[in-house]
Amino acid sequence: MDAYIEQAGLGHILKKIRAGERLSLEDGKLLYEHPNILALGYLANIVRERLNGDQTYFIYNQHINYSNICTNLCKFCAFGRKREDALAYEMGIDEIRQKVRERLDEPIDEIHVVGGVHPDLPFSYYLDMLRAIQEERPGVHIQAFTCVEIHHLAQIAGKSVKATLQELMAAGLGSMPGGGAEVFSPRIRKLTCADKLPGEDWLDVAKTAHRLGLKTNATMLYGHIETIEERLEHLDALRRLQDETGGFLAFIPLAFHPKNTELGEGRSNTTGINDLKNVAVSRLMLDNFPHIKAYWIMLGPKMAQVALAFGADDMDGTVSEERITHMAGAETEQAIGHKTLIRLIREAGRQPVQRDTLYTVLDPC
Ligand code: V47
Repeated sequence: MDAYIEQAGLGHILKKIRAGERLSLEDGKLLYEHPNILALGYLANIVRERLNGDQTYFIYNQHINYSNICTNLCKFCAFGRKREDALAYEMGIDEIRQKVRERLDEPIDEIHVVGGVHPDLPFSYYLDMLRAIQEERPGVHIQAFTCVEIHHLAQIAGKSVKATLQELMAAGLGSMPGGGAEVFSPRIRKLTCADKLPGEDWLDVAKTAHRLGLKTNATMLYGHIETIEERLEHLDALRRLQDETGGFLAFIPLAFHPKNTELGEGRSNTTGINDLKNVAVSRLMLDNFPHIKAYWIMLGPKMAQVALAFGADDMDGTVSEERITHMAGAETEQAIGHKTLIRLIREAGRQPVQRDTLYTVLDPC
């Protein structure tokens, strides 16, 4: 195989990877532009197996998207709505309680909560939501609110991000999901989400969370108008922050779904090769991130299964009732049974491992 990698012109990168040396942005560019997807997969798999062996993690989780009313109205998003829109919705605390109660017979370990940047729900709503979820399912891990939402909550609470996070933690916040990162490049933000929290501020919120001991994830939305250089700068910013704090658990490359979005006009879905490249290059560049997720909701279960040979070591979870990607035309199911996840992982030649949010092994299956 070494000769094959040499022939593909990637021998110097193989050497760096074997020596545990960090890849440069130029290396990343070469990888993104390289036509040999199998060579990329081989390289990414070295890092994947060094960090996680054959283990492929999944979690029993439930998603609750409490409201789609949003002041950002990003051009890539089909979920966010103005309040007066016919499809706008907002769940009351009792409705959220009901969502949790409906699934009490399932062994859910994590509740993943994300919504829009709502113009006028008070800070107390978010605290009440966390307490209500904890009351209905005591001890569950709540992974809630992206850095964008946290920044907004700090503004409506009239407090610092640190004090806001401390109050949310006292009410039951366990960790934060990785959404809202999009692509940090100011050019991309200006063209696609001009009203959204700038990339630097997203990173600052993550840093504050990490300093308080809160673990978070990170994402990158690819497959629209971003350049390879912009993707690499995004990965580099995450890598630098992770060097500083060690607070990121997983990176999730998110494939752009164009349907029903302004940015998606005339654009197609990402291709399989683009999806695999983003998994492989992120595994190779983010050498200090313990986990790379193949989020089956966006990749589809089949491509997520293949991604397990291209650097990914996590399939996310059972999910249920995901709205953000489905409003943008995702054709995947709303939920997947854990037996199906286990079968997908086993058939890929990997070892399924049921985990909790912080990657404690619950069942080695
Ligand atoms: O922040 C919005 C993205 C994110 C579209 O942390 C879109 O474990 C594709 O962040 N096509 C929300 N993506 C989802 C998310 C996530 C999902 C699963 C696990 C975790 C985790 C995080 O979805 C948004 C935005 O970046 N998004 N619109 C779209 N049309």
